[in-house]
Amino acid sequence: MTTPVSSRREGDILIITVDNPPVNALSHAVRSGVCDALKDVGDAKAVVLNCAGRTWFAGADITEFGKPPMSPSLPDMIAALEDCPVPVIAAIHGTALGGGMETALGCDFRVFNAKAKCGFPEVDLGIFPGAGGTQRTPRLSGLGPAMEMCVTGKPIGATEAAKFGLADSIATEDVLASAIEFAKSIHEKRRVRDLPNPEADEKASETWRKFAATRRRGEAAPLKAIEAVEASVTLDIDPGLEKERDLFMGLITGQQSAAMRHLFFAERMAAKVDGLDASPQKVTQVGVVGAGTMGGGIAMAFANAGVPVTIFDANVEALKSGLARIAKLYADSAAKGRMSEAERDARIARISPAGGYDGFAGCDLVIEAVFERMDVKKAVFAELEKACRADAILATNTSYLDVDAIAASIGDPSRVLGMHFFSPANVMRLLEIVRGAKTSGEALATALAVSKAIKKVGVVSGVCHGFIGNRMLKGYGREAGLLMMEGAAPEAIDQALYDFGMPMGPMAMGDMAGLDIGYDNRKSLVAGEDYEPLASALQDRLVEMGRKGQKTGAGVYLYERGSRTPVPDTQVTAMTEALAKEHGITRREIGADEIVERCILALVNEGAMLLGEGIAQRGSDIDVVYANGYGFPRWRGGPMFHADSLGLEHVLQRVRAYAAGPHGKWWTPAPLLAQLASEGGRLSAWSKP
Ligand code: 3H9
Repeated sequence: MTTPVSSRREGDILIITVDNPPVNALSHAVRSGVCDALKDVGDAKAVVLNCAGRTWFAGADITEFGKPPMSPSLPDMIAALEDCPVPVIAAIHGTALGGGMETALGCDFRVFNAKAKCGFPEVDLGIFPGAGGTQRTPRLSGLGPAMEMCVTGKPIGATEAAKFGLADSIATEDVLASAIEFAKSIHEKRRVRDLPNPEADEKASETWRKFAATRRRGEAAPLKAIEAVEASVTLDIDPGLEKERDLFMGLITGQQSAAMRHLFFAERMAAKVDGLDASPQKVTQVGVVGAGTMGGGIAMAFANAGVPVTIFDANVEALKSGLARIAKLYADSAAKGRMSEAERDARIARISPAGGYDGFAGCDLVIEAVFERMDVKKAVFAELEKACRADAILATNTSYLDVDAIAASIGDPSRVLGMHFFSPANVMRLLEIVRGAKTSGEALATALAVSKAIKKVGVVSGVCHGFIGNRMLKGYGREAGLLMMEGAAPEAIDQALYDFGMPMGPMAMGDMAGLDIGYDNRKSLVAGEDYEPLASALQDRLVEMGRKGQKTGAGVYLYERGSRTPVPDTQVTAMTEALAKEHGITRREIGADEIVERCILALVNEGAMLLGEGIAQRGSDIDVVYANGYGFPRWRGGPMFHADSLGLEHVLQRVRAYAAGPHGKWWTPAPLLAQLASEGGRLSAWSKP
């Protein structure tokens, strides 16, 4: 059997090398290989532990979670490093993450490559460092940095690691050679476990508790991480490690961690499309049509990733103000210290204006982000067809329109697809890639590769009104609108969904996006067939009164000048009551449970519907869309995973109950939901056969 661990002697130094591609996850084979290699220290004066390939250990092997534990465990391997009779030096390149960093802390010294990073991203998996990280890190860094690393999950660079005492030396060249040199100069062990307890730091505890409560609302892991780090102040190392273990086990066996691990793999799975074997085309120059908020954001997403962008807008003034807005956004980021001035200038310089469509002649990919109307889009594509190279990929950023109809308007529809960004496009991670009936494999593979290159999570959707995300949102918004008519106050609806974990409720979200957007969209639909007119009756009236949301100072809520804080409005209550009366609705008390159930199950049922239709390839793709584009709480795993957690039989029974109610026409159970409920299947694990 081949082992991922090998060792060799270089003079007095034993070099142990781990080679477990792609990211040197600390699998059982790695752990036992390292333990075995440590038994062969012989007369070596020191050991250097290093990893082959692109990175130091990226953490425990997540695929082993939930399976029976296999000895040696990660803590066992770390104990073996500590118990090694001679000093052990970690030679770190790439990213030392989670259990990878904990392994480094089990070594006596750490030599970092100058570009290496380290961190504890476990919190994004619903856990915290469970192999000593919460006890050893603060013994080197003090409480504040240890808490920050565990609670934010953000990696830090080598220089910062040195500042916190986590790196003992920084190598500018070959880290292994430097670590060997370092090892030659070391004659004694210096185990982190033997260092004194860190001092209490109430301010750090308070700061990071506040951060956890606001920025990681609803998540158990960050608070448990703080508790574990705090334990390092009073407990000796072994009882401290025990306490860490207890808290860790509570998390890893819990629902939140299962949900977040599901998303970890779901995001990586989304990039894979069954049957797609085409290679991506090279994209070194991108074009953007339309310099509005969306076009500007898309241009910035590419510029941020180092890709030069040509941007054009038929309205010269719009182009000018679009470029000015981009420059201001970059200047603000630099002023806040988020990037250097040189970086700011480089990014701005990557975005060049074009005077006409001929400016796109050298582009490999052009994305249009113009007004959401079919005739306007088709006119743009006609121009792009004339101006662009025949092999350039042409993408539309439409949120709703028929990508096949746009594609059919040009000679070669195989080069057309949808690339639906979410606003602000330079920030939001989700990118829906809409595969038209005639989209070529190359075009699809290119969009997926581009998505990764600009650090987005690309999810492939088929063509339908609203694609995956917005199509599902229709049911969610409909139920919120109906609940309001039936008696729930807008603030009660928003509070219930906020408490469920959504970043904001649907009423406040509508006001923020602009009520006129839904209003205009409804004009292209058939009332009663494509949407429930009762659910938007109030919003329609508000728009007709000029109350379009935050931008006009009033929508469902009122907004004081310059404020984004929604203030409930008695006029809206009176209008809703009058509308309900007009439609013969007897208003009643509605509790938070019903609000959440109706809104969330409407999402679930529509998700199952489009999954059955083949619009989404797999249930986990839907979860990726909702977690990254709509703020669905990651610790609930996305709507499909959430439905599985509720139990599909129960979900089906509730959907059927609503189907028998007054708005039953919108609640026909999705055939796939009924099928999986009877088979004991899972929506989040389902994929197109
Ligand atoms: C932990 O350590 C717990 C301990 O505290 C306590 C234990 C007792 N395991 O992301 P990529 C796979 S928890 C297994 O596309 P990149 C990934 O699924 C862990 N597999 O690459 C993918 O597979 P596929 C804490 C893993 O270059 C492939 O590797 N650590 C693991 O964009 C490539 O991944 C983390 O949370 C893993 N740990 O980014 C770090 N990691 O090709 C998680 C990756 O089949 N990892 N895979 O789709 C990352 O953040 C990124 O992978 C990394 C590279 C930044 C390293």
